[in-house]
Amino acid sequence: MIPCWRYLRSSKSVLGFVFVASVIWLLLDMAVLRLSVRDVNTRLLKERVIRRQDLTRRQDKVTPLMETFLEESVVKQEVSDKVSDGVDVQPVGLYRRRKDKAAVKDNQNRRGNPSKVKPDSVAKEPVDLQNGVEKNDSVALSRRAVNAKIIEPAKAAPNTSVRVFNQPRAVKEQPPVQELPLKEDNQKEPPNQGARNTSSAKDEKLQLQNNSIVAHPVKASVHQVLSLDATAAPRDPDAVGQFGQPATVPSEDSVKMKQRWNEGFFNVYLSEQIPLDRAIPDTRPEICAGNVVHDELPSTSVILCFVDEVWSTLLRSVHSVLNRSPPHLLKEIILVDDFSKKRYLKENLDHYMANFSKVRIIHLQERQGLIRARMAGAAVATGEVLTFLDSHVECNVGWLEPLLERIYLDRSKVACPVIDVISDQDMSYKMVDNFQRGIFTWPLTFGWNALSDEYVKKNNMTAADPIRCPVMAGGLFSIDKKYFYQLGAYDPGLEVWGGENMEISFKVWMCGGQIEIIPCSRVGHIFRGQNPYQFPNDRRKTVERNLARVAEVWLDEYKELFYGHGYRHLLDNIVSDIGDLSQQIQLRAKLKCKSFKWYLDNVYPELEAPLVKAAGLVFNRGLRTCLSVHAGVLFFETCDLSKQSQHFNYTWLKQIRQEDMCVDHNEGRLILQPCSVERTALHWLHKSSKSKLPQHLVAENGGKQACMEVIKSSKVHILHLAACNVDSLFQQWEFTNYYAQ
Ligand code: UD2
Ligand code: MN
Repeated sequence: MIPCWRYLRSSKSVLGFVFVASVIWLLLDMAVLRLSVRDVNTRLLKERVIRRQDLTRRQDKVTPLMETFLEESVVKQEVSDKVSDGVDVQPVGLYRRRKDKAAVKDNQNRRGNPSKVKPDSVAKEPVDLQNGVEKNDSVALSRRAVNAKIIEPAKAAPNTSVRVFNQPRAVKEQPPVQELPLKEDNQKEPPNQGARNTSSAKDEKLQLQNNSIVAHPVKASVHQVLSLDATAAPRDPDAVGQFGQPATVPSEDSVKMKQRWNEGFFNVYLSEQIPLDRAIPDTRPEICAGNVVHDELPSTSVILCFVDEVWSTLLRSVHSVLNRSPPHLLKEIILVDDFSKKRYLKENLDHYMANFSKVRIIHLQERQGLIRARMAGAAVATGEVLTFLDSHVECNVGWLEPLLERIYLDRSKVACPVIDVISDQDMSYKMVDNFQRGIFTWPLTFGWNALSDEYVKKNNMTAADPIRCPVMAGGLFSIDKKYFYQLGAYDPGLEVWGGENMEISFKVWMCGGQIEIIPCSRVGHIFRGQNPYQFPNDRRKTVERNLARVAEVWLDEYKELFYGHGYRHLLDNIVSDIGDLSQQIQLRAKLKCKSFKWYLDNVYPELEAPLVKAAGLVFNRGLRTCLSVHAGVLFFETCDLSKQSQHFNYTWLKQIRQEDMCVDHNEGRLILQPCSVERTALHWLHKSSKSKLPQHLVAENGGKQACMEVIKSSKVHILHLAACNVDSLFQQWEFTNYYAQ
């Protein structure tokens, strides 16, 4: 060191030194760039050419959001370099996330003052990293060499423009992950590992009926989640939509924009101007930055199915996976072309993707629908985990490892990222609220539900904790491949689109697994107002049919709620329309899955699911006595709750029912008949909000209405169907209890 300083004292020498250093610097930089353009797949780690743009020069154009991103991308790069072996995971003062108001303000303050964009704050940290490298053992070194590049901050002179380059000397070829030396088992589970600790996970055998799935032998060596974000070339901060910012179409282009809208039912025109590898804001909760994951995570095949997807969004989806997934975990990307009609999705796509050795394309020869298309992808997948994505997504930094971590800890867990929103209008990337879970309401309608503050407090939840989901949205999730097949994959009888998210969700929960949203994993998705592709048959009927299959197989007696809440019409032709279910029913029996009641009690107790709409005695207001059954015949007697013969249910299928017998009518006389879902004559309207006769029991018969009435007699009261009369008390009935309107 001392001789060096002496040398530098002479100003000539200083100039010479700076010149030589700059030339070396430039050469190294060019070398990295050349390497990186060619083969993104195999050299992703090498290619993390994260370039801090010269903020000083561009100060006038850098918005706070950009600035945040620029700073973060560099800082995170360093963090990911600190790939740890469980020895020196330093949680992160390094991450400076600036979502909060104070941070935004801070950013705004810094905007006008270039000198406050502190290059040295970026440069400082890696000195520790360097020390860390020196401190650690050879295992640590080799793993670092595999997983990270090393930034040498000493060379980045403070207060010059901030540019952080790859250091090619530290980049080595990626060996297969299993060749990594493993640490001893006796290391501690990281404190922020969520629900389970190592020792319990280690011994755990997950039972799935007769097949026991043994959790991975848990090695305690961990590293901080890798926040990779590779690009083949430096990003242009001025590009349209860069940093996930909203973009606008100039007014002179609005006609073109409208013309192209229907190609995808989002702003296709704008999408084409946005870089395929644009940066997006890191929307993970701040706490995620400190998370660690195990070194031995399983690899995954990412499966994207598409039909007539827009070119730019499909490619952006693929690039976001390639650029932001640790290469050793990304076994392959399987693109399943579900018999698209667009020509660019054939040879052009093949040609483009030929540049990326990890991308495989399957062109289906017949339209299969997304469900069977996913299964076609799964059938050829070689990764240990299947990760399904829609074809218009952008995976965020650090998205993959937290998903795989959950599966690594428990193979029966199905892990979903938080689905951020990519605006269909301006293509901006928007963070969604944390603490949301996937739910459904009747009749199996998917929705989001915010966890209440009380729930969050009561369970001591942090923003990074996995959120149990009664159902998943459907499009984006990771599942252990073996587990997927043990569950019988999807019902292949589901057509085109819809319902498969319910099917897999019920199947997972009822057959021993769990579904979680992992807040530290974020993937943006373009939610469209309409499906931009054709349905081979009627869309509504297709979805209804799929849902009916799911209801018939999984809902047990609760399927009445499904039909009663909107799909009663399906019952008329159910057998012929929904196809053969025997295999699915057999599968459920074989897997010894739990009942739907168990699911409601244990997974989704908040759902209102009374099995009947009303129950108890059926009281007539005019006669002031109750309906009863004796020897299979209806008659009236003094109301007595203790008599089972007076108990009736008013069901979701609008039957008045006692055990297996239902109140029916024949030529105006009321009789009891064995219940049958197909028999529409058994359909009674009661307390219907739309009806002008809410107290009545209205039989709908071929469009004509008639009301149940009792005629008072000194001998036997006569029960019959009569023309409806709003005022007649002898036509007004009341059940003891009402559970739903
Ligand atoms: C949501 C899910 C979607 C799926 C659907 C219900 C998310 C983000 N998306 O609707 O994955 O679960 O609910 O079924 O949770 N596709 C085909 N073949 C077809 C139809 C669609 O390959 O016949 C592709 C399509 O190109 C897309 C994916 O399947 O990549 C999902 O379709 P979508 O985006 O229209 O569904 P979405 O997001 O409205
Ligand atoms: Mn979608």
